[in-house]
Formats: sequence, structure tokens, C-alpha cells
Amino acid sequence: MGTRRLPDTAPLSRLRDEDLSRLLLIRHFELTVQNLFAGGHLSGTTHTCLGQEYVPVALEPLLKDDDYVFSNHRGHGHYLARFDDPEGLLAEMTGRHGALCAGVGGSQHVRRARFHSTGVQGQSLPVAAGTALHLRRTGSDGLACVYIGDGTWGEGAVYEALNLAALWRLPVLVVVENNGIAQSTPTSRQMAGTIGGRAAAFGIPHLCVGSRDVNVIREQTAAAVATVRDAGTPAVLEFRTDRLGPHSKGDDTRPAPERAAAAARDWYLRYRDRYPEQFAPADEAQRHRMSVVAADVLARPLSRWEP
Ligand SMILES: Cc1ncc(C[n+]2csc(CCOP(=O)(O)OP(=O)(O)O)c2C)c(N)n1
Repeated sequence: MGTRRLPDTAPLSRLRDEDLSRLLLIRHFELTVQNLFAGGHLSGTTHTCLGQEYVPVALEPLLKDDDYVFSNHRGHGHYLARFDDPEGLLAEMTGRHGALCAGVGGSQHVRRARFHSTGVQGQSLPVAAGTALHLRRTGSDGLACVYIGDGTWGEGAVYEALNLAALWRLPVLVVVENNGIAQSTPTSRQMAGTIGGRAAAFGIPHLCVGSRDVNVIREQTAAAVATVRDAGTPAVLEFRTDRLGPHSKGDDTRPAPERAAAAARDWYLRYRDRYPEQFAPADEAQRHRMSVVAADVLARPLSRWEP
């Protein structure tokens, strides 16, 4: 019970090829999305997870197929860590054939099997708590994993859900991607106390992870995830991370030195410099893959929604 803060243990360790590929797929997916948006090819808005790719990639093997994942407005990495399907997601965002939700959900509202995302801040936590209640009542050993940002702790629904998750002992894993800013408001300007303190108020264990090393994160968080599953009780995993891009498009209000400091902490550059032989071909493969995916998806006819 209580808060444990785990430090960043640089330098990064060598990753399995499949983990590196998945990280790079998400990075190049997001870079492609930025380009496509600038070219006017996207329907609706978008928020990229540039810099935060390692969080869902690290957690993915700790989750089972039966688990539910509730994602948020910055959810492309959450989806791609779970499903190797850049085509379906990009088709959704461009409203093309093969779209996951017929192109009516767009970047923020995606559903596939037990994966759901929502653009409404805080909406997913009560839904995750209800889903976890269902899982518990039906004897499943599944859990409900829900991704939220630091700014979403400003939503009252979060506390109602935490209260019931703690009281009813529900298997809810709250993953907080604390990137220090919510749209244009620094966390320091909007949050009294800490996320750990808020979890503690409900008697919910909280783990604060500073590492950006996929291997280290798995080691550090495996026991907490297993406890949520086995004991059927909630936990909060807080990742101290960086949003490298704008909040959405062209709306990065942070001063240049702050953005440069975030860029210097980027796993991508740190990994590239440490393991150049493994990195270069893997990076090129995913860059190429995304250019093929983008050309293929954009050549498809528009999808039609038939209610
Ligand atoms: C209920 C609600 N209010 C406002 C918004 C507009 N909005 C979208 S994202 C965002 C900031 C979210 O910040 P945070 O939770 O820290 O996540 P981050 O964007 O940093 O990943 C806001 C205010 C929204 N989507 N939903």
C-alpha cells in the first residue's frame, strides 16, 4: 500500500527485436499522422503520443487477451501496442475502406474487441470500473486497464470510479501518462498534492515509474499488475514521461528550452545512439512500412457508414 517511486535507470538496456519494432512502428505511425494531417488527409482531429510510445509497449505482455483496455484521446500507441494494425487505425482516421469503426470514430473513438478509446476526459474510468465489476462477478481473471493523463485527474468522475474500485475491490489498473502538461496548462499550475497522494486517499497502491526502458518497466510493474489480476484490487501506475509534440496540432505552448529538455530525454535518440546496428535497420523498416501503409490506405475509396 502507499506510493513507491522508482528512478530512471539510464542507460537503456537492449530490447528484443519485436519490442523495438513495435516502438518504432508507433513512432513512424505518429510521424505519418502529422504529415497526413498537414496534407489535409485526416478527418477530424488527432493527438500523437510521440515520446510516450514505450508505456503501452512495456505493459502489453503483462496484459492478457481477456483484459479490457480503455484508451483516451492520445491513444494510437495504446491501440498499436495491442494490435499490429496500422492499416485499420489509419483507415479509421482517414475514413477509408478497412476503417475500424467505418470511419465515424476517427482518431479518438476506436473500438476493437476489448479495446475502447474515448476523447472525453475521465469518461473511461467509471466504464472501466463497471467492466471490472462485471469481470469479477463472472469469475474472469481479466482486468480493466485504463489510460489517463495527469490533467484528467481534474475530472470528478475519476474519483467516483476510484472510490468504488477500492470499496468493491475491483481489478482496475489505472495507467497515468504524466507528461507534465494538459493541453497548455502545466501540471504544476493545476494539480494540488500528487497523484500518489490522491490514490492513497482511497487506499489504492500507487507506483511511480521514471524509467523509459521497456525491459526495466516490465520488471518494475509486473508484480503490481499481477496483484490487480490475482487479488482483484485496483492499482495506479504513474509514468513520468514527456509529450514531444504539440497537444494536438501546432499548439505547443511550452518555452523552447522546455521542449528541448523533453526531446533530450526521448527514448528514440537514446536508443539510436546506444545500439546503432540494431536500431538503423529496424527504424528504416518501420519508416518504410508506414510509407507503404499510408499509400495503400489513401488509395482506398472512402468508407460508408450504414447504420
Ligand atoms: C471532459 C473534457 N474536457 C475537456 C476536453 C478537451 N481536452 C482534450 S485533451 C485535454 C487535456 C488532457 O490532458 P491530460 O489528461 O494530461 O492528457 P495529455 O493530453 O497530456 O495526454 C483537454 C482539456 C475533453 N476532451 N474532455
